[in-house]
Amino acid sequence: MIDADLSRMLMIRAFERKLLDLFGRGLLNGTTHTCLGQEYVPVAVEGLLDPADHVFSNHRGHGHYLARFDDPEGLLAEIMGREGAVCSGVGGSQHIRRDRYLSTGVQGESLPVAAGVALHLKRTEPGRLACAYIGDGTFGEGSVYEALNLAALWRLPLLVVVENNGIAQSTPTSANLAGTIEGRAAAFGITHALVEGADVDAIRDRLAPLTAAVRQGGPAVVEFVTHRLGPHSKGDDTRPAHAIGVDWRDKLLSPRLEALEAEAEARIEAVAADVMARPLSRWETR
Ligand SMILES: Cc1ncc(C[n+]2csc(CCOP(=O)(O)OP(=O)(O)O)c2C)c(N)n1
Repeated sequence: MIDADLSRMLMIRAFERKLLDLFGRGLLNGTTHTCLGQEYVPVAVEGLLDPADHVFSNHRGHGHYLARFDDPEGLLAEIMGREGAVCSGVGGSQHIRRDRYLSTGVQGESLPVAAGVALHLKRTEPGRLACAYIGDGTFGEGSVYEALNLAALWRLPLLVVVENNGIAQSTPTSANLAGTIEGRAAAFGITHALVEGADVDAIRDRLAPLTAAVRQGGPAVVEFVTHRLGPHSKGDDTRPAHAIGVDWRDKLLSPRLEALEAEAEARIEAVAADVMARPLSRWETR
């Protein structure tokens, strides 16, 4: 893995840890859902995307944003409602819009929108795609199937990235999902790929032909088997330690890991100090 990818993953992790720390100290309002353990997914996927592709994110979206934009300052300012916020502090943790990136905290809301954007891209910018990240629990939303149906029927350039972390809030996937995600994609004749490892380079090699095919028209569902190492939100984790899964960080053989991790943590410390010293965002007066 190249240092740039590893640094990005470690930056995302440091960012998420800092959020939990700030919450613990009563310095953040609202809610937040961290992607601890899942950082490699958007870093791998972003390497297959072009800035002109659209990305649709969800409630657990900080890693999606930070993999696309090297902008922890703008995101933390957004979450804290400070000057320099990427959406003037109006969107907070879950509702971010920047260029061709859009997130929503409403499960199942993004996929129909992404399908519509994919239709637009197919008509006006052939070769571009729309990529939507959803969790396994979001397969409980009917809008997902409406979107998959039309994406398959109209051969839309829609890449659905499923982060299957085995749990939806506090409900294990095994208790809420009949059959398989692969079977559900197959019902619409949609290509499905299962990604079980966390090696960013191997993931990209594997998914490059599939992504190229999506660009030519026709959706795909890529299901990452991943692990949510933290709570659903802040402190609501009822799982026993052995049920949480393996951290990619502990499996990584990189002589530079500790040095890069220290750099990432120092960077995020400085970002937090900078953002907390800023005045509140002035969105209310606009
Ligand atoms: C329409 C809707 N219903 C309920 C919620 C509350 N909620 C937020 S996240 C979540 C679980 C999501 O599980 P999953 O899709 O597997 O994603 P994960 O949190 O595991 O990343 C729920 C029920 C919501 N945000 N939107």
